[in-house]
Amino acid sequence: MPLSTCTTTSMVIPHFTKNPKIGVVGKEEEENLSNECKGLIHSLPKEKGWRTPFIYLFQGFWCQPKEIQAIISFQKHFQARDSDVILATIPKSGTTWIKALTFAIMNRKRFTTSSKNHPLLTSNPHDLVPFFEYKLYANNQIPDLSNLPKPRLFGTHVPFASLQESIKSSSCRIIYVCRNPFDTFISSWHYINKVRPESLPPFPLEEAFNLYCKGVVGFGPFWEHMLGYWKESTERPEKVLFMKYEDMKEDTVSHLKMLANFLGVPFSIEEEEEGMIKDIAKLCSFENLKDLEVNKCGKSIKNFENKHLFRKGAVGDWVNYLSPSMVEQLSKVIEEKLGDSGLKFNVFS
Ligand code: PAP
Repeated sequence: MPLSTCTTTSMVIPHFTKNPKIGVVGKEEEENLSNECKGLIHSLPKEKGWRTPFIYLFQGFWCQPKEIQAIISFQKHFQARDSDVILATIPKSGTTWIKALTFAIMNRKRFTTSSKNHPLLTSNPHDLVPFFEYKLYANNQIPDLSNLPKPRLFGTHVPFASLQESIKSSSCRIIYVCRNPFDTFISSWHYINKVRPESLPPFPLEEAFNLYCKGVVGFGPFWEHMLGYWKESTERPEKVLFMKYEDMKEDTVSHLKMLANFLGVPFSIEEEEEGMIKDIAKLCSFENLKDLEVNKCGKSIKNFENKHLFRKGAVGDWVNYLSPSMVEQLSKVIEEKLGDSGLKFNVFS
């Protein structure tokens, strides 16, 4: 589709209503919930949401009512297979990128990077690697996943502790991508302001920052999300591969090799000599994906526009937004919460 025909889609504006029990609630969100889930939500601690009136503390992490319903369904019904691959992240840490890279590695025999039919050229990575909580188990669905081609690739923002038990007990593999909290915060704040209902005013940076430092952000606290997967990766490195966005940016080729080895499909010498690893890196690069028509005009997760998933794709953009006192505050939170876990970020180098 030529750029000129790319139409701007209007955002869905939810109706907000006053409910005497829980204050201002997104009516649409309530309407789509089962009675069981509504009852549960009303019993959970809540805080101001980033793009909904409230977010709720469920199993130790913050999320929205619809996400809670989907996660409960995922926890009840999903059955992992040993060959499954789960891509886990906290939002805005490199989810779209790792989905593209893993899909390209796993399907490189079916679709060469030079193929005009490569699915990444016409589909957003989120449509090729579905989320448990936004797609497969959303809206009270119980999907039939038995016929998906092997290995099945799934994405999730759910913290390690809340993953479906069979994911933890089977031999399926988990890849976790972590991004430094400074950039993750800025990326989240930008995104939220793009997808926030028009009926709500812009979300001020300072307000978002204070919530983020308290851990109140979707699927946060961020430190608990990271540490859950970090700990598991140190105890079971064959089960969880822990990667950092910044390292992947610095040396994508080495990380692609690491990924392929972990997935049990290492690149052969011939593939390397043919330049396949570099070609995959290029195909999945921010610059390439951002300019594809599907990513300029299409919609995927929650019906949000794909274009908002591609902003700058850079390391260190936080310096353009955070004041010295904010930097000090977030540095303290990181130091205190990550403690002597061994997980560190070199944000000031
Ligand atoms: P999600 O969790 O909602 O799916 P996610 O893909 O994790 O979002 O995060 C989007 C960020 O990744 C954006 O960062 P920014 O706001 O700092 O720019 C986006 O630009 C970046 N991103 C998207 N695709 C790529 C890519 N192929 N390579 C590197 N960064 C990317």
